Amino acid sequence: MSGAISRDPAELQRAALVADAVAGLSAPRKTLPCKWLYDAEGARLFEAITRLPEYYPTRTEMRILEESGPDIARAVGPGAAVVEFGPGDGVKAVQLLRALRAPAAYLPVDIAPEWLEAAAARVRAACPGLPVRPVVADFTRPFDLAGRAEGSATHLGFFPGSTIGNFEAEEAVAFLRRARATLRPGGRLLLGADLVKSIPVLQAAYDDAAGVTAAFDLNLLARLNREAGADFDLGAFRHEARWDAVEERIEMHLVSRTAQSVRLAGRVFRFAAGESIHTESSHKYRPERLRELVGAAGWRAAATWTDAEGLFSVWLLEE
Ligand code: AVJ
Repeated sequence: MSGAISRDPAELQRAALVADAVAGLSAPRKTLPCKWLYDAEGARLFEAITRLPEYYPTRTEMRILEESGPDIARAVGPGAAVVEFGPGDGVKAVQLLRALRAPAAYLPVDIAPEWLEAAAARVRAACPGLPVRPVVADFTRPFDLAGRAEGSATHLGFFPGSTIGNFEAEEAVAFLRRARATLRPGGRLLLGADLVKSIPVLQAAYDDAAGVTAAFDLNLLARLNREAGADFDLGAFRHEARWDAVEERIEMHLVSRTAQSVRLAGRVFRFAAGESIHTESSHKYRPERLRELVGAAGWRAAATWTDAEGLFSVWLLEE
């Protein structure tokens, strides 16, 4: 029926992708929201990225959780209900839950129910007897955990992976404020944040020798071809990782190799040779800058942990 509004989630998702693509490709500086990088193929490629020799964040954060586990457990204390924002495969949650003393429950939060299942299943298998209660919610908007915590347990938010780095500063502060509201009363937040470091190390982490990050980035164009009826020629774009020294962030760009036109949703988008689509920002932090950011959202840092090389940091925030 023409003009009918579909409520099929896949169709709504496709419509949102098309709307974001049209808006982003119409802008004077072309851009696409990084959340669209994660379709099934993108999630598989990201998983491969986390195992690359150049991509230090995942393994470094895991090592911090492992080596500083007892110290983190002491700082957190017993009986916390762990609320993870965007749990992925649940591997980091298992590491944390095993270190903590008598955790009360595990509440993974994600907008995609099928993604919650993987994390929930892994935690159930690794932590028998621990209540696991997936929460389907978009954590980039306000939501509450009403009735989901165990009795008098306090909430420990968990936001690892430096996912916060994908947000602009204002968005990061907004997320941190909302998390504070969600985790109340007595809520705390364990936050993973990647640190500013040597530019070649950063560049290699986001443009690896095997080309996995390039494939991850280019998959966004393949997705637009699959789901938005676009006609991107993947060979006519190349992946680039750029360090922005002012914003202190790595940007992923897809650079047009030639002057060309691309069709999407009945429109034509023109690219000059060398013009790019900005597909992701990954902010890196100095400790004093992160303190400022969390402070602006009403949190204060109770403790912080890092690895021996000072590559990555984990923060315990309280109100
Ligand atoms: C998912 C935000 C942690 O920014 O490092 C990895 C995504 N992009 N390689 C990051 C990503 C390119 C990643 N996070």
